[in-house]
Amino acid sequence: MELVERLLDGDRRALARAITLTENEDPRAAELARAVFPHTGRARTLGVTGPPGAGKSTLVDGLTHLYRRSGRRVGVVAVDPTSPFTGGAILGDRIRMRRGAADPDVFIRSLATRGHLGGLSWHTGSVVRLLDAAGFDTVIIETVGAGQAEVEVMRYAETTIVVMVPGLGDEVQAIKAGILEIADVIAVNKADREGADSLVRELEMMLELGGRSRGGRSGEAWTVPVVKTVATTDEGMEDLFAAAERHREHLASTGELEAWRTRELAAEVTGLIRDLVGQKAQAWAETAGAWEETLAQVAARRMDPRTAADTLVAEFLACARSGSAEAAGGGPAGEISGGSGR
Ligand SMILES: Nc1nc2c(ncn2[C@@H]2O[C@H](COP(=O)(O)OP(=O)(O)OP(=O)(O)O)[C@@H](O)[C@H]2O)c(=O)[nH]1
Ligand SMILES: [Mg+2]
Repeated sequence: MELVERLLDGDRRALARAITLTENEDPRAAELARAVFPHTGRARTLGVTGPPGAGKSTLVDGLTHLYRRSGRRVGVVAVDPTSPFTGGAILGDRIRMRRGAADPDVFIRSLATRGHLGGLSWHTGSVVRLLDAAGFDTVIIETVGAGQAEVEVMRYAETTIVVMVPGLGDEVQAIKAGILEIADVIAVNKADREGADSLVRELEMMLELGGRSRGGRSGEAWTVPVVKTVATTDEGMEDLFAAAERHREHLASTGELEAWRTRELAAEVTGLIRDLVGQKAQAWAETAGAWEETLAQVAARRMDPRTAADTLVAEFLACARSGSAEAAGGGPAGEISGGSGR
């Protein structure tokens, strides 16, 4: 694939094209992923997540600037799990960076929710790898919100920075609790606003109560630092940068980095198996006509959903064993895994 060669050479247009193919779940995406994978695993990866408008993009811009200053080439992936339909337009606005916009050693790309295979998480991971293979040795993933989607996306980040801001009110309390679980470093941004110091104290207390005086992914003691920042003026940015790099060094020196990588790759394979098998089984059920029949039983309350699924899966596996399920299982799973030789 000529595209792969150009991408590995660091050709930005090839990279952009490769990302588009991946985003669209083009059949060539699987082949691409396969070809670049041996050239990945080199980039230092960071995640920046937090509530809408917290200043994530401004912080990412600041971090990009600092990484560039230390000679790194920076790739940025802005992921939006919350707006599947209007994502493109909003993201375009969301990532209007910035200092790095004209820098050939900075590559910024937004991703909206699309496709099926592993959903957003698979796309994000693939794009991170494309950037990595193209020689961007630092990749920053920005994602908004707080939920399962972020946790999944942050799977690809060695260091996750959670951004909080003062004065968001009670509804954020729940977000805080959930999001602290994935934080390696916390930025209290908009520290120029009232309430920053009390938010820092509150977060430190929550971390202590939650037993998060150590990083969740790290077996070794890691105290999650809470850093005050004003992203718009770069105040505290050096501290945030230093905290993030300290976390990376901590992971590396404890051997946790390698262990974590292996764990996450295993989790990725597990997730993909679940998706692929699920899609194939579903497609089989629908084409084999078993679907409507079974669903009618469930609708009539003669069969519970669990039994229905058990039965369909058992039938699918029986067919798969005898080879008659081969023809089924089209859809995105078939496309993605069928990329070879094209
Ligand atoms: N006062 C103040 N404003 C800030 C600070 N950081 C960012 N902002 C402003 O907050 C607004 C949102 O900043 P973004 O960086 O776009 O925030 P975001 O979290 O990326 O937003 P979404 O991606 O839309 O969720 C912008 O108007 C920024 O200029 C800060 O430290 N202090
Ligand atoms: Mg943003």
